[in-house]
Amino acid sequence: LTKDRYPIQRGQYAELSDKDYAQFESILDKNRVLTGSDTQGHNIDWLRSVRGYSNVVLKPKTTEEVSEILKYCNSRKLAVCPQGGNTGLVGGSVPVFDEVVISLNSMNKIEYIDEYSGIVTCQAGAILENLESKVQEKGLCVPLDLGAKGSCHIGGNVSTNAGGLRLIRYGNLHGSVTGVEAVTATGQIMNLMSNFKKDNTGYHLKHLFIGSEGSLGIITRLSIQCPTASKAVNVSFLGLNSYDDVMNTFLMAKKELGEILSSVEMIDEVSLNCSNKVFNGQSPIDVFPFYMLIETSGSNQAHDEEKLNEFLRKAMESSLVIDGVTTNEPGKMRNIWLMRERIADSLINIEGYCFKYDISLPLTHFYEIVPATKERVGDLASFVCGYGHIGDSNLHLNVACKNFNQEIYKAIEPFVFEYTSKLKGSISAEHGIGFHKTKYLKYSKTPEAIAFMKQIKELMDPNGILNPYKVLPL
Ligand code: FAD
Ligand code: 2HG
Ligand code: ZN
Repeated sequence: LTKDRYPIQRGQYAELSDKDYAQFESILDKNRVLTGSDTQGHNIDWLRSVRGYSNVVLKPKTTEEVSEILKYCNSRKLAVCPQGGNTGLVGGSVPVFDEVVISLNSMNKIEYIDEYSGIVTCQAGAILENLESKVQEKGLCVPLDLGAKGSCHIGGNVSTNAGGLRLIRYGNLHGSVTGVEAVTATGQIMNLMSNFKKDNTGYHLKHLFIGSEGSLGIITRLSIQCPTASKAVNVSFLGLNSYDDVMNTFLMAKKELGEILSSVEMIDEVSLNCSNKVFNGQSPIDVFPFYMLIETSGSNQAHDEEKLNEFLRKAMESSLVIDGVTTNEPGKMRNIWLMRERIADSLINIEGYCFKYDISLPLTHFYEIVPATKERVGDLASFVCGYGHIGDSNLHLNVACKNFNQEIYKAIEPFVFEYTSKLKGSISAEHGIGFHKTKYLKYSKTPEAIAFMKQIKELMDPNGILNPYKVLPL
């Protein structure tokens, strides 16, 4: 599958021998060394776009075990693929060939919640939704939320610098993660943990691990600043006639809702249809070319509702918003969020294949790429749609088709990346470079920056064993 789609050669790495399996079993218990059919799910990504053929998945429980494994793999020149919840959307989380999979599934302890500072310490394999439930018990929330929360790991989120649905409010993980513990390719444990937001002692090394997608080290533990959970939450779902109206409604929302704004999402008609069709959802409003989901989170329900109502009154009076519903009932809010969160899943299930693009674009040109791509691919695609985190200038452009084929692939790439680059956008707003986008990195990074990235990689991973074929161009 992978090699038919993407012509790429296996690197000069050692192949697994019986001695290697024995060594892994001496570091871990036998039942934490998976082989044969037990490795299947770990070899294929969520999008079903990359399939490796690794015959071993290791499930360490401690940082020391991760260190022992990496020390050994590095000495043998065995390539490894770090894996979290395997929900990544750029093919970075699975082996391309026979890389040893190091799964963080068994490192899921939530170690300490400091109610006073809000700083939470946990192992990297804690599932985001479990972490959210635990911190909620203490009146806190994780400053990150995404549709994959039921499976993705907080360590995977940090490794991809995941964005998600709350970024407009809490910023990205470079700001919230106060410390990480990571193991480098040679097995060295880098303790960069900190229980403080303020720590200016020299180079900020933790940032090298945030967003480097397992190419510089394996994150084993981390600490993250969790804000106080909001007492008052409201969700509005709005129908609009044009993209310009969406953009101006966003501007008005910022002005009117200020500090209580916690999410601003845009969905086009095709995307919402797809989500509701596949998951039997029901839109609370009529059909519109565009929808917006606006969430507020604050500390006083009456004040927040007053602000929200005033905003909606103005937006409707000026005919920016044509119809809409607002609710603070948990069940109704959940249903509205589900329609939005399920779009990604619906898009990969409705047809045979879906090309996904996750780009940052200036808001004045945000949606133009959707009709431009549609025109370019013509009948090759079943449909083209756009949705995403408009509050953070992040568009999700999706092209659904019957099956992956070179003709449509070549029609879309590098077209989408060239288009994005001309607008000085980013070819990856939040999902990362992974396996799929390495050759397109040049559209968002200068040759000097790529050369510097390569130097850092060589310094931290001299044998190139960590997640080869990912992030950096070959
Ligand atoms: P994986 O998919 O397992 O791995 C992702 C990358 O990180 C790989 O390169 C892997 O090698 C590396 N990695 C994982 N764990 C570690 C570790 N402990 N140490 C070092 N490297 C590691 N992403 C967003 O940014 N915003 C969204 O809104 C969003 N929504 C999504 C919705 C759905 C339905 C799905 C399926 C995905 C979504 N994603 C989103 C993408 C994905 O969920 C995120 O990238 C997530 O952060 C990946 O976490 P994971 O644990 O599944 O990591
Ligand atoms: C989301 O925001 C995810 O739902 C997935 O980042 C985006 O499906 C996509 O393209
Ligand atoms: Zn997203």
